[in-house]
Amino acid sequence: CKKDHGLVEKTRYPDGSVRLRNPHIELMDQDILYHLALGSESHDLIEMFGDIKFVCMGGTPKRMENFAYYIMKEIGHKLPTGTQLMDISQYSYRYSMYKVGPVLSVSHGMGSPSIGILLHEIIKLMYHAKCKDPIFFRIGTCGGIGLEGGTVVISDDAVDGMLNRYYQVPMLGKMVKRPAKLDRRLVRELKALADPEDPYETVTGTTMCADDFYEGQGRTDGAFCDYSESEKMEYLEHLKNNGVKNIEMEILAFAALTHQAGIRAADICVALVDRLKEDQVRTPKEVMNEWQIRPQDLVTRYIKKYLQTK
Ligand code: R2B
Ligand code: URA
Repeated sequence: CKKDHGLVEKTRYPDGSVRLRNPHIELMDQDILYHLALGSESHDLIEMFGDIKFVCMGGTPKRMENFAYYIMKEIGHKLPTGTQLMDISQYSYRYSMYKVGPVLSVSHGMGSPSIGILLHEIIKLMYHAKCKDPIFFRIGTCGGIGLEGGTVVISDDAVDGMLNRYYQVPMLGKMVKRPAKLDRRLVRELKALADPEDPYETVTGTTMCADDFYEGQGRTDGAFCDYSESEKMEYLEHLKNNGVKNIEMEILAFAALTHQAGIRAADICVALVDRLKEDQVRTPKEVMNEWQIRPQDLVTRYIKKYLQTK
């Protein structure tokens, strides 16, 4: 729409590189990306990251290391002889980050504050490195609402536990609300890559973002619970009736900060449990590991298609 186009113009330079909407950064003699263990003066960020086209993020360091090896095999990327994949941010002891050609694979931890800090620094990294039109993917896990375990959900909308479509953060004593918008075209492009032969379903829908895994997601199995099973079911049904397909913990910050930066982004999660049936995640590790590859596989199809048509 017109309004969104305006935002893109404001947030990107004509050549597609990320424009920072923070006048303070340009006045600083160096910018330290503290949680990534990188800096604009200590590292040649253009040389190291200038060719990045895709930033893929997921909760755990191990999953993102595995994804880096997976995408390396799938796109046939060869590392220079005698070198191996390295965790670029290992000395931050916070996040893990791997680079495979045009793909950055980075862990974001759990919850909006953790992914929020990472996004500030990754968006600044895109700016310092002069990356052109980068696309961000979150490949994660979630609880499904009326979905069988193993189902893949591509989010087309994001809400909080009160069904608000914005990410709110207190700043200087005031509540600031940022619209949590996702790129609808990217959702359609990803959905089109779901293969009818896949032995699982891939659906689109609204994703609810919680700041907690237990009470914040209406579970009755946390250390505390002051509501009944029927009150919980009433809430989950209310979510379902409002188009909510899944619950996770990062989408509001992810959608709001990428939208604010004019970066196209998509959130793709696999459901580990159907919350209309149970609260506990009891799927065996081997099955869960197989399920967790599904969102990675969809994103890999997208990246391969992009690289083939380039
Ligand atoms: C999904 O899984 C994590 C909680 O177990 C959280 O990061 C999320 O969004
Ligand atoms: N992650 C969540 O946030 N909730 C679930 O139910 C499963 C994974």
